[in-house]
Amino acid sequence: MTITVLTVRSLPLPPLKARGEDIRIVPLSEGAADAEVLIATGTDPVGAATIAALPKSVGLIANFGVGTDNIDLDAAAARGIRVSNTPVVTEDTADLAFALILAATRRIAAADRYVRAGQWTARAAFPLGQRVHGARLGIVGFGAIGQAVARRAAGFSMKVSYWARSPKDEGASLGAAHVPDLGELVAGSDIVSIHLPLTSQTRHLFGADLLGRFKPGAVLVNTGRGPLIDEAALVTALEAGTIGAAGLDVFEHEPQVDPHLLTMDQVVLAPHIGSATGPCRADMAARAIGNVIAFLETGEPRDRVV
Ligand code: 8YV
Repeated sequence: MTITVLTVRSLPLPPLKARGEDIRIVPLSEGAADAEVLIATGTDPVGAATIAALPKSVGLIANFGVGTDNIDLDAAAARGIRVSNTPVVTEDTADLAFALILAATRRIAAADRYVRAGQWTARAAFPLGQRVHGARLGIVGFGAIGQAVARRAAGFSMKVSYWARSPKDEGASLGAAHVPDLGELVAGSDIVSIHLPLTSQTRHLFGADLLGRFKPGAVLVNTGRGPLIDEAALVTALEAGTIGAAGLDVFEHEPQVDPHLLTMDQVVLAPHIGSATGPCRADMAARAIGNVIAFLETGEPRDRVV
């Protein structure tokens, strides 16, 4: 006997066993009437139609990623299918957020292009950047990743505020002030870093109205999800200089990037690499596999989302 697990894409998984039986990995496109689990990744949409077409025997969608916005959670819940995630990307994503804060404020990508293009001459003056240490950092979303960014900001003597629905106990120990009004938070920040999940409530939260409330010339960093920002409105704000610079790891229509952003020297771009370190990807794989095996053996994954 073998246990069948479907995957949305081919993943480098080691030989696996559960209930003393071998696990057979089958691509979703091939299907398998007896499959018990579907392994998904954050970049593959698992919508209502895909969920409706899953064999009745599937009881878990194990996502490879902490965000589960790629999965129609209501459709999964309606069919009694559990969904799990891999909440082990916190520190690596916070590292990348901080890298983008530094890169956008100090114009690192533009500086690199400038040197490579031979523009550095005795008379040339590279445009000045913005100061990071001591700056006001507004963290939007104060879950594990937002808090990890606040810890890093302490080393740069930044004045940290955060927006979350309610104050968090960790705020006091991290020296971060809760600001209940998002418009007020962005208006008082030199740098804003986004760490929210993508839901129907947070989609396009950063639209023209909110972007218009930023401090003139402020820096915006997004390592959360692209559709949290109305990308066209961001382009307009960057062109007008109301947002001074941006560091973006995620985009509204990944892997497509608004062509205007590609031409802007004040924007630093990364291809959704928040978790892209060897150790983090290994941790994610171990956690996703752990969820699959726990579900197969006990009926519950370790990191259940719904
Ligand atoms: C993943 C991420 O790389 O964990 C997440 O939510 O955004 C990334 O760490 C992405 O989901 C691809 O699986």
